[in-house]
Amino acid sequence: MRRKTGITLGAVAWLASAAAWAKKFDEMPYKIDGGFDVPMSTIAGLTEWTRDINYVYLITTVIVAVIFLAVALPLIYTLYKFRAKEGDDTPPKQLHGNVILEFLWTVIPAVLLIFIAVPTWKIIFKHDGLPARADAIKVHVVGHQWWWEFQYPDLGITTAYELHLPENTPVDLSITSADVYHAFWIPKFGGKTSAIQGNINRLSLTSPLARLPEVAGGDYYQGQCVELCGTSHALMRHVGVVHTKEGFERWVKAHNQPPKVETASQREGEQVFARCIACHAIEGTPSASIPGDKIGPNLSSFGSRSHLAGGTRKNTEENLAIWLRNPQGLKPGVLMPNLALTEPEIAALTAYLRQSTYKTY
Ligand code: HEC
Ligand SMILES: [Cu+2]
Repeated sequence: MRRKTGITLGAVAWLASAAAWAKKFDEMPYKIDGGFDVPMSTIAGLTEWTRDINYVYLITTVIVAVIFLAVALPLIYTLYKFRAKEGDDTPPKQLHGNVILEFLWTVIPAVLLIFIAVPTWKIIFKHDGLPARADAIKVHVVGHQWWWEFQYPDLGITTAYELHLPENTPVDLSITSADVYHAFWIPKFGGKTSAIQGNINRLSLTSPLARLPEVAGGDYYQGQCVELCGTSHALMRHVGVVHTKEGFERWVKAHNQPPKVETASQREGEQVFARCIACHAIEGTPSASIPGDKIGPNLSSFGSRSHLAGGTRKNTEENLAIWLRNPQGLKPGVLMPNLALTEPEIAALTAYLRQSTYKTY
């Protein structure tokens, strides 16, 4: 009786503390706004990577299931058959060493490991060092503390957070880092890859087929930096965005069009943006011709992005204002300083930055 009460009280206390923690997480100012593809699943993948890796998973699962049955069934039978009988106190027969058994349980696992290792090696060698395909779309992927940059050298596009791709196309990613170690991973695409400064790791894959009609702005597949890279590592996200071929062309065409400067607030926003150009560029404006690597994301076509600041928040007017008022508040440790902007300056920047001829959220 007392034990039952104890267990019940324990369970209630545990649930209460779990609820308190959930509430705490909910109230964190820097929690991430809803992802597109949660849970991020590698099992329901969409590329040759996830297909091949699932094949190894399958082999491993079958072998492990057979081992489980081969151990568990005799064990259950033995426990039942040889259980202690009432009134029989004779100790069980003692055994010490059995060469044949020991030989078998060393050799069998070794052979099973070979059955798992050979297909694993085959798949590693199949994907490792694949030559770049001439028709592949090339993207340089650069990890920064704490956001991802995507450069399309053949298209003259530099963007952040969103890796836009045409459907069913070979893609050649060259992955590196501007600072510490990061790792690039979109689970549905497979091929988790380290991003290391001064080093280029290549990842070749074929983009999946587009599922949604282009009006939705493409299919979004959530990714996450998977190498602990500092304070805001958990807030360093990216998405793969898959378009129909026409949709991708539309995105490319819209990307480098400079923001319009027509209204009074857009004009003021353009002026205030002069304080940002040491770290940010916008194609088609003077900020793009300042030489050297910028430490902040390229803000061309910023209005078309679904999220801001490494996927921390949805790209809405309110969230952009929250960000500009105090970047640290959304993203601890962030390398963008608080520029002490006034509310009218923030409104003007919003009018200037949140434009895109592609789409607006
Ligand atoms: C000292 C460099 C620096 C200055 C100056 C700076 N920023 Fe930033 N900014 C950054 C960095 C670094 C990030 C990336 C933060 C992250 O996500 O970790 C960023 C991110 C942003 C983002 C989110 C971009 C995205 O793609 O998610 C916006 C918008 C932005 N800055 C606007 C501005 C504006 C407007 C100004 C000028 C008023 C400005 N920044 C000044 C460094 C700077
Ligand atoms: Cu990272």
